[in-house]
Amino acid sequence: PQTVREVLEEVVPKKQLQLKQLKTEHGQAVLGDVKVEHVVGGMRGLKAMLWEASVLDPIEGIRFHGLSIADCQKVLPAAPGGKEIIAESMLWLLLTGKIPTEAETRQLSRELAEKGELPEYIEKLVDSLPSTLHPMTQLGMGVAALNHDSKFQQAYERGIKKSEYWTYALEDSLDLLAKLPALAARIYRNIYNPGKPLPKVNKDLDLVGNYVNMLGYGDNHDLTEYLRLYIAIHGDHEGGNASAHTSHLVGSTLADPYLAYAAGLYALAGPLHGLANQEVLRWQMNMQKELGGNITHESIKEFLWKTLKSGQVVPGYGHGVLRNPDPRFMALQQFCDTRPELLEDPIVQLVKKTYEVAPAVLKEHGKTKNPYPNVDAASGCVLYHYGLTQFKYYTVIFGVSRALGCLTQYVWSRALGLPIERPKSLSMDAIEKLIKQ
Ligand code: NMX
Ligand code: MLT
Repeated sequence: PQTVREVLEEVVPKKQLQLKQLKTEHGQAVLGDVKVEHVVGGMRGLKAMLWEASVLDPIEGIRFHGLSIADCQKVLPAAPGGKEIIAESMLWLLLTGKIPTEAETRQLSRELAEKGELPEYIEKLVDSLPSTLHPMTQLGMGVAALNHDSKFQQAYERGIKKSEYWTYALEDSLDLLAKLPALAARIYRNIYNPGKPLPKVNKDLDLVGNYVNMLGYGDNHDLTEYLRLYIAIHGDHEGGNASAHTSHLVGSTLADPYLAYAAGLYALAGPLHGLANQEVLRWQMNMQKELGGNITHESIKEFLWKTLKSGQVVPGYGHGVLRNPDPRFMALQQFCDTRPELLEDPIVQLVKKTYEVAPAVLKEHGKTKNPYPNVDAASGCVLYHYGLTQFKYYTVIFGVSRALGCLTQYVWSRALGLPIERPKSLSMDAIEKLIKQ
């Protein structure tokens, strides 16, 4: 089997050539107009970023190097004894555009497990934080502080050539990915099970297998499989989403991968982005409490209108790009459909029933361009069923996952020598002046 480094050594020169040709032969080609609505409307729809690993289609949803979630479920290796995609095979695909063999996947799992323990100073840092500090804040702090050992930063200080950046970026990225489970699990232990011993990283387990084990649910095969799927399919969602875009921007300054991803995590921690999965559970639990035993389509409809009339958004619904139900939502729902115990769970049932009502209500409300569920509408209820009930923690799991895509692009941005991001901004007066010209 080849290592992921060896495969990248082959792929990088090809991509560098592709970029060179794009710049020299098509540098002046027009991809769209920049309108005032883009400048004042969160740049929605503006094609202005290079992102290699995935592209989001409004109707079909995400494709990773052209592969849909269903395609990935067919071709990407699972864990021994499992069926779901694992983080390592998804990472391999994202980084190289190729499907790893079983042996390559196991080799990557082994490498990550070998790098998985946290340095002592990080353990001390995380252990010193108050348990009332939001787990996402803690995760970002731990990730940023891991840059103490950044090989990229050390190499930059030594004065390496630009053509060598990506190799150090890759080492840091693999190191960060390897340590995320231990960091995220330690935060969980400190907040919710203080004093409970934490297992060591098991060299024979895959990344998510180890994560679930360190969270304390290692004997739950179904939860482990769910989290494998969850973490693989949340891994990348093209470049424009707030966490990816943030980490891309920060990385473009040549801040190391740890700092770049820490910045991305703090974008993920906003309720309109990744924190929505925490908000969905809170909102669905409130709905359950308020509606009591008799939950009908009609009563859900009333609850939805109450949320909307109070000026709040319906969490887990709507999207900046998607105009159809999110295939990630559908994949997580399918996971439930194959397990009778999940289908009988009241909160899983409530999420399903809400989906039967919410699109029509949101259409009637008439504001959101996409009345359908995004991934966050589904992701929390299964965790809740399996006993991971602390929904303030849910976005941390998303944060472990999104590192796959953000760090992949970090490596590619350095391999392609992309410049510092610096778009032109305008004041409203300056816009008016331009329009009059
Ligand atoms: N409930 C109520 N109103 C909504 C919703 C919703 N779920 N989604 C959009 N709107 C409103 C939105 O607030 C805006 O109102 P206004 O004109 O008063 O500012 C209007 O509809 C138009 O917004 P869109 O263009 O449809 O949505 P936009 O691209 O600006 O935002 C989201 C996308 C995802 C931020 C937005 O749909 C939302 O706030 N959804 C709820 C939060 C959520 O689920 N976020 C998770 C996204 C996925 N993720 O993991 O990151
Ligand atoms: C994501 O996974 O990043 C979300 O769906 C948000 C987005 O794509 O804008």
